[in-house]
Amino acid sequence: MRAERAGKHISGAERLVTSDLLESVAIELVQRALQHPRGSASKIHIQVDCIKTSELASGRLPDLYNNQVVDWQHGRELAREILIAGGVSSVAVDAALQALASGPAPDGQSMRGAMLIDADSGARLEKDQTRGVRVSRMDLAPAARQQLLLALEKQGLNNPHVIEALTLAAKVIAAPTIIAELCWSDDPDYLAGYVASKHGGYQRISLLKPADEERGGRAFFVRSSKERLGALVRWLEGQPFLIERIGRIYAPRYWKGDV
Ligand code: WAQ
Ligand code: MG
Repeated sequence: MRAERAGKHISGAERLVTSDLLESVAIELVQRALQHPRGSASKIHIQVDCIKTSELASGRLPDLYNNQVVDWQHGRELAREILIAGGVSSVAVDAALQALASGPAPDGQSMRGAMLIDADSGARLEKDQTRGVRVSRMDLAPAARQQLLLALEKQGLNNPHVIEALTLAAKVIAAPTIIAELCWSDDPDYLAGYVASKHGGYQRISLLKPADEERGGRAFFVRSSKERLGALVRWLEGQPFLIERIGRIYAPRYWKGDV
């Protein structure tokens, strides 16, 4: 689902379900589009594709580390530290933080999808800087979803943002040429974000932007030849990816000061 108002991106969501759930999931997605904190949609696109079970790749969620910071400035400092420890160059981190902070689309708003950023040079690699790369065709298998809800509930983290972000990050970091992902929401009232990578897992950061800020987005840091970039984008957008195992959900830890 993708929703917009007067050309402005409002929200999007991806599901991968058996056909008996199609109607109820379509209703949920339309409700989402209509009741979004970024505004009510004036145009809603729903696309449904039939996927063969033989095409499904099976995935696992990363472990979730729950980092609490005192303010968003500390949050960005921590994100920077984690990305650099994960092998992203300092220039690439700065390019991503700068782009997300100033609105990554050419008009200074949020994109519909993600930026692709060269993990060494910091160059933007996505073809269309308004649309970006939209990761699609991923979801939790029903049993994994139930387990995740219980595990998140215990840590007070059971909300749709966390569930969807973990699901998306699981697919993104499964791509061999992706080094890490940086994300914070474009919803004015959702201030948390994360850095995800194969080795570091999902490093949730409690604050990555100030309240009422609508600029946000995602940066995927890649280390890839030009030739393999097309295959990466096709895989992110097209490969059906069903998550059957969840990761651990750790208790909060406090970074630089008590919260
Ligand atoms: N593929 C690529 N980029 C996407 C996709 C997608 N499927 N969906 C959203 N984006 C990009 C797009 O630029 C949005 O503007 C931006 O990400 C933010 O999307 O642990 O809610 O759905 O508490 O607003 C992260 C923290 C929340 C969760 C992220 O993102 C937690 C969030 P939103
Ligand atoms: Mg949003």
